Amino acid sequence: MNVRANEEVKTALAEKKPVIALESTIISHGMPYPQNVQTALAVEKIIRDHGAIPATVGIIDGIGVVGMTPDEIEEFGKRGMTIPKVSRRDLPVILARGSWGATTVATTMILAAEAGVDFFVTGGIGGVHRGAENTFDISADLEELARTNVTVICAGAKAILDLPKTLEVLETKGVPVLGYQTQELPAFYTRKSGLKVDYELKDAEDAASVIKAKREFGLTGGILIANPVPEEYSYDADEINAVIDDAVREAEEKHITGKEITPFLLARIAEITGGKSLEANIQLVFNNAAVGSEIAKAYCKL
Ligand code: PSU
Ligand code: MN
Repeated sequence: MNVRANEEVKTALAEKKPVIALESTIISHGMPYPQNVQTALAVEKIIRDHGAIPATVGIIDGIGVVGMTPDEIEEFGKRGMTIPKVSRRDLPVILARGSWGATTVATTMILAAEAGVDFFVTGGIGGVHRGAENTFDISADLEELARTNVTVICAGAKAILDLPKTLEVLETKGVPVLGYQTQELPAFYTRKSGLKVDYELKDAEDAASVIKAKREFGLTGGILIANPVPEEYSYDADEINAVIDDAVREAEEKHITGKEITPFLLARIAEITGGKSLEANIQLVFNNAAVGSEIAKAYCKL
């Protein structure tokens, strides 16, 4: 495959050092400029401060890049939504045409795995959308978690999705959903969703041993680690759910569907909350970067 890891990433992987992949859809479609670039660069710094190597993933001139330069990250942030959001099904066209593409959770997993990167930190994954019983809108992220050997550390999934159905699909596909020091599935802005995860992880070493057991047994597919937003940045559940309900209703009224729906909802929620949700979003990614780095380090020591 046309994947290019930078020298630092290649060396780190050869020396069995911890490398953490990061996605670019969160930069181009998930946050406004310039906070998107500031966040992406700050996340890389947190990973370095924790002794791991960051590798922001995206498609540049038809090449899958694993480990972008700060200038490239700036481009993804500045160009924003004009860079197409690329999931698994979009990949062939973007590669063939030599285009730029912002990678979703699914495509970041594909490119990370191809480069040999085992860990991936982000904010929230895609999942089963509300009303999926009629629309069939289920993110390709779930299928990717089923098949690709990358551990994804996130803050759960936003309540823009149908969380119970998302958990059911992950179970059907054999994806372990593990709570980091919690028994409950976090719902992105909130620490609680009222739903149980499969298992609680005690610490980074516990997480690493589960990942190793899956790999050693030869079970293919990803692992989802859900790390709740820090208490001080978490939202009141009723408050944020009312905002989410409004945004979902607006999307229905405007007949927004397909790959547009997630970016639309993220942007509307940020607008309605006047940027307060953006702050929570940024902080939870920072927290995931710290926890993800610790897990990757523990894994490399096994
Ligand atoms: N959820 C978020 N923030 C995001 C996304 C989802 O809270 O930035 C992005 C991720 O890149 C994810 C994608 O992989 O949206 C899912 O889009 P879709 O539902 O179209 O598969
Ligand atoms: Mn979809």
